[in-house]
Amino acid sequence: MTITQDALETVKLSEDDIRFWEENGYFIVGPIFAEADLAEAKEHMARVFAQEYETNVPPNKLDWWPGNPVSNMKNIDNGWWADNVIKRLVLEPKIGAIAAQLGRTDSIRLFQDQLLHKPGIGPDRPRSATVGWHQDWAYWQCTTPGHALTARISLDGETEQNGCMQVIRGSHRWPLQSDRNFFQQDADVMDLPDFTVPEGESVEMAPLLLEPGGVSFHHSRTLHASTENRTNDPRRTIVVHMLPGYTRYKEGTGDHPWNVAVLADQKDGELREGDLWEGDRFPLLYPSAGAGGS
Ligand SMILES: O=C(O)CCC(=O)C(=O)O
Repeated sequence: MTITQDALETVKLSEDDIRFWEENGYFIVGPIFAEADLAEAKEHMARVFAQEYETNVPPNKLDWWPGNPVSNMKNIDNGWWADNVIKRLVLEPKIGAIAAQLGRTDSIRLFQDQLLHKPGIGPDRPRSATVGWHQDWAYWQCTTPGHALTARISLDGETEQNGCMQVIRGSHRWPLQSDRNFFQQDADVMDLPDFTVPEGESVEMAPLLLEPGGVSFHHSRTLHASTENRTNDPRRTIVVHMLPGYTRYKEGTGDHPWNVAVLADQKDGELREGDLWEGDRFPLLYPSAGAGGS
């Protein structure tokens, strides 16, 4: 995998960068992946959606199958299990290095990836493939404390026309909002729900505009959503959900049973409250073991 020269600069964040993150709950870095790598990733993402798995291991959760409507969002969890090109991108050390600095922590693990393909539906077709407003931690309460964070690697670039992600600035400091039912394909994202807004805070939306190869980061409590893609081309994103190394398992939340099952497997079936999220399926991104192991 080729990382552009600029990436060497990008990986060292300034104190102002980290304060911006702490204040706003999101952060953007310029392109850190070369065009050739993005092209290869798009091709391999298409193979995973077509259920061609070069490792012979399927991803652990599919939300789209060949034959489903093409106007739906294609969404697969843990594509890195199935494909080595996706794996190299997801385990890219610079992503973990940036996350560690943002979280002011000395270790970062992969929680899971997500391959997203938001189809271009053109100007006139009914709204589809939107993601409604939500906070990731609302359904990740099996990970405690709630300091998880996410990197989104843009393969095509993200604009308001192609349904870039939108965030509410500073909402990572707000309480959890109750509505978890975010994955409506036809949500009108611009019609903001009645958020529970703490005294002194205001609702300020920010579009996360990305160049191809650019990466956005968001805190797991930051409210976010994305509109439909009104272009004629897909908007493809590789999402890397991450946990600080000190993150522990919390029992009884009913959240992410598929990831809890993977964690139990990593602990030889002896999973207990307070166990660290660790093991080969939750590899270290920082300090990095690279694509080779954990
Ligand atoms: O890229 C999108 O449209 C939504 C992604 C998302 O919800 C996430 O990364 O947590």
